[in-house]
Amino acid sequence: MTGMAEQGGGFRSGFVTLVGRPNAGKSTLINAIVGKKIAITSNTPQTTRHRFRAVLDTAAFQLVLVDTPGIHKPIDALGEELNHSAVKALESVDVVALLIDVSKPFGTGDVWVADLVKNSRAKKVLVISKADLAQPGQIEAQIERATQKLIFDDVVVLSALDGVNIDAFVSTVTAYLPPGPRWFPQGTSTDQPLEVVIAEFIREKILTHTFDEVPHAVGVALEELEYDPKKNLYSAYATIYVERDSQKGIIIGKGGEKIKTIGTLARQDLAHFLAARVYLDLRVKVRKAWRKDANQIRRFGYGEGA
Ligand SMILES: Nc1nc2c(ncn2[C@@H]2O[C@H](COP(=O)(O)OP(=O)(O)OP(=O)(O)O)[C@@H](O)[C@H]2O)c(=O)[nH]1
Ligand SMILES: [Mg+2]
Repeated sequence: MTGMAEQGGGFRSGFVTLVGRPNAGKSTLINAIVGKKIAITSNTPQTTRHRFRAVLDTAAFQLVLVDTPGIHKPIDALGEELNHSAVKALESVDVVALLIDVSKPFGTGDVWVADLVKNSRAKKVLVISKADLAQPGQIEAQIERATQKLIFDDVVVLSALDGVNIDAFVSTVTAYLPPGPRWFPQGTSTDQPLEVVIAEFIREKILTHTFDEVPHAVGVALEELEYDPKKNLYSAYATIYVERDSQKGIIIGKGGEKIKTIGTLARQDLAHFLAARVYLDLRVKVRKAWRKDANQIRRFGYGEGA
C-alpha cells in the first residue's frame, strides 16, 4: 500500500548495519528496536552466525537493520566465514552503527573493528552499549578512545536490556535515511526464512544451557517442517550436530533431561514468534570437525550461507 508520505516524497527508507566485537549487544539491540524477539542472543561470543535483516516500519520510514556476526580474529573456517559475512554488511548501507560494550576494556579487538569500519562510505554512529553496567567515568572513557580511532557522525549511549535510549538510536539513524520506498512489505519483521529462525531458536537454548566448548561446537539443521492450519500447529524436526560423543552426552543430559529443557524452551519461544502451537522433534548427531569444513558450514547456512 502506498501511503500519503510516499506520494508526497516524504517517506524515507534505508539500511543500517550493526557491527562490533562478539558479545557487544548487537542482536539484543535489534530485538529491542523491533520490539519482538527475532534475533538470538546469549553470553557466548559468536552467537550470531549469519547476517540477516530486521525491519522497523512506520508511517514515515522503513528502517532495515542488518545484524551481523561479531568481528574477531578467526581461528577456524567458521570464524572466517563469520567475519566475511560481517564485513560484507559494511558495503552499500546508509549507516554503520559500531557497538562498543561499555563494560569491557577498549582493546585490540575494537581497534580491529574500527579499522574495518573506517573504509565504509556510510554515515558512522558510535553506540556505547550496556550503559546499565557502566561504572562512573566509563562512558566518557569509551567515547574518547573510540573517537580517537575513528570520526563518527553521531554518538548514542544506550541500554538494550533496560530499553534506555532505543528511541534516540532510531531517530539518530533515521535522520540519515534517504527518501525511498519500502524495501520489504509492511508486516515483515525479518528476512530470515522460517526454517532458519527455528534452527536458530533451538541453537540459542543450547548456547544458554551448556558450557565450555559445547556452544561453539553446535550446529542445528532443520530437516522437516509441516503446518496443519486446522490445528494451527507447526511440526518441526531438527538435528543438532556436535563434534564429539562427549558433547552429544552433555546435550542429551542425564536421562535426556537437558535436551528436554532445550526443546521446551525453544518451543515456547517459537510458539510466541509464530502465534501458533509448535511440536518439536530434536535428535543429536556427531559430525567430527564440522567447523573446519567449509561445505558443512554452508550447509548449515552460517556465514554467507548456501
Ligand atoms: N547488562 C546488559 N547486558 C546486555 C545488554 N545488551 C546485551 N546484553 C547481554 O550481552 C550478551 C551478548 O548480547 P548479544 O546481543 O547476543 O551480543 P551480540 O553482539 O549480538 O553477540 P554476537 O552475536 O556473538 O556477535 C547477552 O548476554 C545479552 O543479554 C544491555 O544493554 N545491558
Ligand atoms: Mg548477535
